Amino acid sequence: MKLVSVVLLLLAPLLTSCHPLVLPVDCSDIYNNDDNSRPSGVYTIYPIGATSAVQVYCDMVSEGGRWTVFQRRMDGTVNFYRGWDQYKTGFGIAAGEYWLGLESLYHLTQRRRYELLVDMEDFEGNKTFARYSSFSIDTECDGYKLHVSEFTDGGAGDSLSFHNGQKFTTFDKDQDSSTGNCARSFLGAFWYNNCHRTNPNGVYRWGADKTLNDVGVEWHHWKGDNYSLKSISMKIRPVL
Ligand SMILES: [Ca+2]
Repeated sequence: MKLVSVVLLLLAPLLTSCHPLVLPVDCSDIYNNDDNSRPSGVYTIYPIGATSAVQVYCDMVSEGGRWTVFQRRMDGTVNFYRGWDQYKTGFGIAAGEYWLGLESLYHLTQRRRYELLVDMEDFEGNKTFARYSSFSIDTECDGYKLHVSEFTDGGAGDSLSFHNGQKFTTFDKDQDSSTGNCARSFLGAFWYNNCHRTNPNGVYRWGADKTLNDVGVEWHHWKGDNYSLKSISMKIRPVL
């Protein structure tokens, strides 16, 4: 009798666990591992394995949820004018503004096929989005080159296809298609071409502002070059 009790006690964690003990790679895993009942919020994921714990914001609502947010601007509290190492490893706070990091993003999109959602809002409370059914980036050796295609218009227009096939550029690493450095010219960091149609990592400003041209948090096809958005977030989820 005693032995049976001990055995049951040892087995208890296994018997009562409804879910396999697998570390979540992204927010889709978190969503699926908990009977699709998790709310949006900050969660820990492991994009590169057991020692790669990182906090992210999971959007469990928009367009069916399961989205892993890798970029978010919302109030101007975090400085996004940063160098290569910062964009490689990530910075900011998952509950607020942050950049997940290109290395994590690379590992995620190599592991599974992902789609991309870009949600945005202006200072008048209008919301819109752009969606791309295919999204991935290459290795650091290949400049974290962007692959984005299969656009669906949610009202924002397509300001990202212009950046397809571009490597990532920061003020200290010029891999763009301009003779200058687009990150320095437009005070951000991005998969700049020559130079941009969107500048989500640009300077946080409060709406329309022509003090300096094209440096704001801009999505050209929705609000033009000199309107800096109130919020923008870029998020990915596995294609089912
Ligand atoms: Ca250049």
